[in-house]
Amino acid sequence: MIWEMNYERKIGKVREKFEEHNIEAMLITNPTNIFYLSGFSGSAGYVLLTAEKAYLITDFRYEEQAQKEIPLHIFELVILSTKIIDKIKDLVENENIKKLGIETKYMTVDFYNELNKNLSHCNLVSVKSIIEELRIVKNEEEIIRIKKAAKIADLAFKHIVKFIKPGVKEFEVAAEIEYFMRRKGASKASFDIIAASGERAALPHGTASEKELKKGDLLVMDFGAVYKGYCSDITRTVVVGKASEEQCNIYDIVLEAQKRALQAVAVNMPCSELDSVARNIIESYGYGDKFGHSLGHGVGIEVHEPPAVSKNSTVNLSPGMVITIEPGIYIEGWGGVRIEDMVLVTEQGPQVLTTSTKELLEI
Ligand SMILES: [Mn+2]
Repeated sequence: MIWEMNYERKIGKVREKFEEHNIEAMLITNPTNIFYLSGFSGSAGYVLLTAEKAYLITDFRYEEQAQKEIPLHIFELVILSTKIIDKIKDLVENENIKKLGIETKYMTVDFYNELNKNLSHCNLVSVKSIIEELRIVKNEEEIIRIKKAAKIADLAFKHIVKFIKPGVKEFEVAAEIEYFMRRKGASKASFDIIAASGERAALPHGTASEKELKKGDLLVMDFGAVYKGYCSDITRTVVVGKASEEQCNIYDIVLEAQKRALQAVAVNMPCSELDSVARNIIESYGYGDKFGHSLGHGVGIEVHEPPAVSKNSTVNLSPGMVITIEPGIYIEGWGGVRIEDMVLVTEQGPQVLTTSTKELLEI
């Protein structure tokens, strides 16, 4: 497993960026980036990466776990016996590092001040997104995990349609989805499950509430699983009982926009253009102002990660990217519809990873 994740290659890619950023080493403090580079999943860890060496620093609680998770032929495991700042100071001085890249987006002001105070002979350089940019393109093993997470989410959708009926609370829908996914091998849900029904369906991020489902409600369910550290993300909208004409119409518009955008996914396609494929369709029906969020986002270790599939994105699609396509229409006081799939960009075109039915289900 450790070999398949290609840690050596990932670390090599980070080191290749040192020159461009004018740094000799990098201190990685974002737990997601630490997991990406080392496989370490503990909540307290630091990685110091120099041109030659890689240190994973953690404490007694995570010693055994780290030994199992990280490639020990690449990383030297350092178990803290002093304060973290003292250990970093030691390593930086021993390695004679004068220019250290730091993830200023992922540290507290207090920690930054401590670094500044203790590393007085070392220049701290804010490097914004070296690792985040590498994470955009997934390797084979990462794609296997994402596909498995998507599969679990698909199974959960199939399961939950049997559970939905008038009188059931949104809380119960969310709990049932999560319980089911965990029984299928998910370590957790990839975010707080959204189950928004009736008028609440107009809230794009309406996490489940105590509201009971009633006949005629639209129910938007947005959820995902985490499998071996990688996320899935899917949204389906169903009707409790029989759908009205207006519900069918709006659903069809969103579905048309979603399908057209999925079909448009191709290598070199600008994410901004992809966003407008869906947006133009929704605008043409007069609902442009009811689709107030971007079309999608990257998915990987984090459920929302670059690239943004939005008007302002400057990223073009390339093979190995996994993104979501999730247009929606939200009408205050009426409800909303969103349909979301995950798609893998390949040389051969789009490979849709979530395969749950998109027919409007009347449950
Ligand atoms: Mn999403």
